[in-house]
Amino acid sequence: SKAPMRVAVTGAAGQIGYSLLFRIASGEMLGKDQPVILQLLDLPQAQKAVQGVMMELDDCAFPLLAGMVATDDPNVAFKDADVCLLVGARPRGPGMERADLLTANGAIFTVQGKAIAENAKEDVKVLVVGNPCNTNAYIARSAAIKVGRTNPNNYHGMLRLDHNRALTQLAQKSGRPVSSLKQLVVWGNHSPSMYADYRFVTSNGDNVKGLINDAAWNNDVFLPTVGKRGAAIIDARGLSSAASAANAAIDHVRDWHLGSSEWVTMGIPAPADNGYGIPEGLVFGLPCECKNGTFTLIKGLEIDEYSKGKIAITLKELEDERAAVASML
Ligand code: NAX
Repeated sequence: SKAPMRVAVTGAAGQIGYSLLFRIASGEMLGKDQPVILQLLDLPQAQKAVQGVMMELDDCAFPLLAGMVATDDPNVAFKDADVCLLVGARPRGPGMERADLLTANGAIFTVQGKAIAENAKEDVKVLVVGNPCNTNAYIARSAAIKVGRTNPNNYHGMLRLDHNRALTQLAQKSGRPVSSLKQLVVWGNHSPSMYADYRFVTSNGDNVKGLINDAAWNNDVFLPTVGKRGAAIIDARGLSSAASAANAAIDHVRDWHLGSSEWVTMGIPAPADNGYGIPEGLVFGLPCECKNGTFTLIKGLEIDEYSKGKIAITLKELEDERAAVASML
C-alpha cells in the first residue's frame, strides 16, 4: 500500500474544517487508495475543540486515516506536509476597516508562509481558503520565497467555489446537466468583483451562451448572483458557506493532485508572459489544466472588450490589496 501523505489544515476547529476533514480522511481529496495523516493547526483557545473533532474522526474508523496531530505551532503543523490547506484566518470584526483586515491577515500569512517553506515538503501544494484568500496566498508565497526551498508556483488561492457556483447557475439556466458543462473560467479575485466568463462554455458540443440566448442575463442576473452568493448564504443560513467551501477545496486539490479532464479555475500566481496582462506573481483566478500532479495555465483565450473591462476591475482590486500589504512583505 502507499505511504501516507501529510495534509496540514489550519482553522481545523472552524466550520469549514468540520466539513473538510472528514472528506479528506475518507479519501475524497487524494484518492481512495491514499492513506493520509492530518496535521491540524488552530489557535491555543481552540485546541479543546480540535480534540473534539479528532475524537469524531477517530469514531469514523476511516481506513485511510493513518494518523493525526493537533497543534498551535505552525512549525509542527507544516512539518513534512505534502498539502497545506490554509483555512483559518482573521475574520472581519465590528468596525474593522478593510485595511485592518488585510494587515491582521498579513501577520498570520507571513508567519505561515515562512513556516511552510521551512518545514513542508519541497513540492508542497498550498491552497489558501481563508479570506481575503488571493492576497493571503500572495503574502504566504512572498514569505516562502524569502526562505526558498518550496515551489513558489504552488501557493494558490481558492476560486473554485465561485467556479462551482457559476456552473450550477449555467446548468439551471440552460437546462443542461452540470456534468456536461466544460470550459468555464472565473477571472480574478475571490470577491464580488470576480468575473465568471461563460463565453467558452460548451455542453455536449453546443455553445451554452447560444443556448441561453439572453443578452441581459449575464450582466443582470448571472454575475450578481455568483458575485453575491456568499452574502446570500449568510442571509439565509445565518452562517457563512462552509460545506460548499470545503467541497471546493477538495475539488481544487483533487484536480491538482490527480488531474482533471476539464478546465478548472485556480487562483494561481500569475506566470510571467501570461498573455492576459496580469502582473507576475499576483494570485489571480485563471483557467488551468491539471495533469501528473501539476497545473498549467491555459493561454491565448480571446479577451473581448467587455471581458477586458471586467478583468480590469477585479485586477485593480487585487493590485490595491497588494499595495495595502506591501510594507509587510
Ligand atoms: P470559522 O470562524 O468557523 O473558523 C475559523 C477557524 O480558524 C477558527 O477555529 C479559528 O480559531 C481559526 N484560526 C483563526 N486564526 C488562526 C490562525 N492564525 N492559525 C490557525 N487557525 C486560526 O470560519 P470558517 O467558516 O471555517 O471560515 C474560514 C475562512 O474561510 C474565513 O476566512 C472565510 O472568510 C473563508 N472562506 C473562504 C471562501 C472561499 O471561497 N475562498 C468561502 C467560504 C469562507 O467564507
